[in-house]
Amino acid sequence: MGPVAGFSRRDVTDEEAAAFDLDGFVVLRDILDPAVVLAMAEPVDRALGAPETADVGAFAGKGEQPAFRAGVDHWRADPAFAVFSLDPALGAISARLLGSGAVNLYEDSILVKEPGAPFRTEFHTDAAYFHISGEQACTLWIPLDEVDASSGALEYVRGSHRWDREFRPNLFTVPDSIPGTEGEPVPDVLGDAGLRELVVGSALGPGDVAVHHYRTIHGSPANTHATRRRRAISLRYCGDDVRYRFRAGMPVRRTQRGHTDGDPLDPLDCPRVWPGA
Ligand SMILES: O=C(O)CCC(=O)C(=O)O
Repeated sequence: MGPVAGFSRRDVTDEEAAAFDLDGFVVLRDILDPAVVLAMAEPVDRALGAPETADVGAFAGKGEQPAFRAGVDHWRADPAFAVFSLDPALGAISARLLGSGAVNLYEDSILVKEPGAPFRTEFHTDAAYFHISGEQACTLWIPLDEVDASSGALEYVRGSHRWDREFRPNLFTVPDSIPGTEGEPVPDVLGDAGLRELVVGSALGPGDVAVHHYRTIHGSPANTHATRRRRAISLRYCGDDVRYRFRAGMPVRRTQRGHTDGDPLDPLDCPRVWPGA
């Protein structure tokens, strides 16, 4: 692939693509222009108050605490998110890692743990939440702050994208599965010595992107840092082999209604990102 449009600084290397394939995640260091990532600080703060954002820390029932808020589908209402999420640079990165000719956006999210937010993100797979099937789907987790294990850097269970198992979605800050959903509960990763050994996390900063396959089990610790926020944007992209597959118990968005299992993604629901226009 030649130089890509948008705000990436470099291509994905062969080594990075091989690591993603083998481990189900990869950290792409210094791949984006940090100024463009940091320009999303204001839209992220705006999205914290938007109707599509929830106080997911509240599920954990710990009373008044610094918040962990998460939102989804901001690109539909806020042009700043649309420009960012649909940037061809991000589509090109996903296409390369997924081995796909084309890439469509499934959704964007914000995930903000305020300083001192005492909430883990419980281990889960994205596949459990998305109404899709196929192998070519991934999430780009893009931090706006310096982040490490003490402030909630993402952690992955290496190789879990290759397990032939379907997990239930959970309530994000508690391990309980969402009622009415199907599959097996996510195992207690930290309570199982064998699984715990497979957990990998790394410190990241603005300009870095951590990418995981949508079947990779992942989660993150609390933000124990006294002053540092942990702001991230997650972008979910799908490749050529992805089709709709509706999952019991999960909300269906308006733009997905009318579709059935096996249908190709509707560009009004999941716009094309790569190749760009
Ligand atoms: O930011 C977090 O703590 C969780 C993020 C996550 O699960 C995701 O982006 O898929």
